[in-house]
Amino acid sequence: MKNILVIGSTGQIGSELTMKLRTGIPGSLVVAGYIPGAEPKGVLLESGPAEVADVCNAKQLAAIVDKYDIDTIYNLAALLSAVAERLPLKAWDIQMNGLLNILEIAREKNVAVFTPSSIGSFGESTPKVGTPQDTIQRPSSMYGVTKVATELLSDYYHFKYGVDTRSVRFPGLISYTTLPGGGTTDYAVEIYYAAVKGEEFVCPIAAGTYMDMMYMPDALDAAVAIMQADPSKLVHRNSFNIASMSFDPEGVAAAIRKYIPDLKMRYEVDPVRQHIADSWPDSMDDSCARAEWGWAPKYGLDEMTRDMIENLKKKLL
Ligand code: AKB
Repeated sequence: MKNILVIGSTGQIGSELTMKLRTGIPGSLVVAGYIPGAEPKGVLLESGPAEVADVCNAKQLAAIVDKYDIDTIYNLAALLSAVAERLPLKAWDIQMNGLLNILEIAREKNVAVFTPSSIGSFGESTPKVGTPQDTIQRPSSMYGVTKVATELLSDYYHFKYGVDTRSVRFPGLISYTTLPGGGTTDYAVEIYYAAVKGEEFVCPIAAGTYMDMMYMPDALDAAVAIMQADPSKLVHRNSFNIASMSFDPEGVAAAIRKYIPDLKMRYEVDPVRQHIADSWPDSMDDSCARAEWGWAPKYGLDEMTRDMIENLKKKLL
C-alpha cells in the first residue's frame, strides 16, 4: 500500500482516512478523489494531490490509476441507508455499477480494493445479539441489498481473478470532523452536536433500539489494518464484523449527561429510519477480525463521549 486513491475523500470517513494515510504511511502518495460539488478544502486540498474521481466513470478512474501508478483503492462512494431508500436506483448505480468499474480496473491493473460493508448488510432474519461473522444476510433495504452484493462481488473477484479485495462491516460511525449524511445511525452524531450547542435533541430512533456504533479513530485503524494484514492469515475477506460498543438513544444520552447534565431529548420517530434500525443487529460478534488480523478497538462509549465533547466544544463554541 503505497500509491493510494481514496474515492469519496471529502465524506465522513474519507476526509479523515485520507489524512491518516497521508500522515501515517511513510512514503505514501494519497490521491483525494472527489466529485464536483464536494471539492476538498483546507488541509485535505493542500496536503496532497486531488482528482475528480466519479465511480460511475470507468475511464476517469483508469486514467487516475495510470497517472499515479495506484496500487490500492479505498472505495468510499455510497449513498447511506435512509437516502438510499429515497433514491434506490441511484444507490444501485453508485454502489454496484461503481464497484464493478473499480473491480475491473483492479483486475486489469493489479490494484488492491477496500470497499466497506456495514451492519446494514444484515436483516430481520439475522441473529440479533452476538451476530456471527458468517450468518443469514437477507436485508430489506436497498442499502443492505447493495452491501451484501458488494461483499459477494468483492469475494468473487478475489477467488476468480485473484484481486486483493478486503473489507470490514462498519457499525454506525461517530466523529466530530465531517458530518454523515442520510444514514440511520446519524442520530448518534447529531445528539453530540445538540448537547454541546445546548439545544434540545429530537431523536428519530426509538428508545430501546440498540445498534453497534464505533468512534472514528477505531474505524480508521480498522480500514488501514485490514489492508496491511498478512494475507496468509485471512480466512475471510469480504467482509469482517468489527465492533466496539452498542447502545440505544437512552444509553448515549446518559453517557453525555455525565458531562452535560442538562441535555434534553424528546422522540419524533422517523418510520423509515426506525424500520431499517429494527432490522439491524443489536451487537455483532467480531471474534474473526480479532483472530485473523488482530482487530482491537480502543474506544468505549465513555472514552468516546469525553473526546467528542472536548473536540466539539473547540469546534463549535
Ligand atoms: C447508515 O446508517 O446508513 C450507516 C451504516 C451503519 O452503514 N451509518
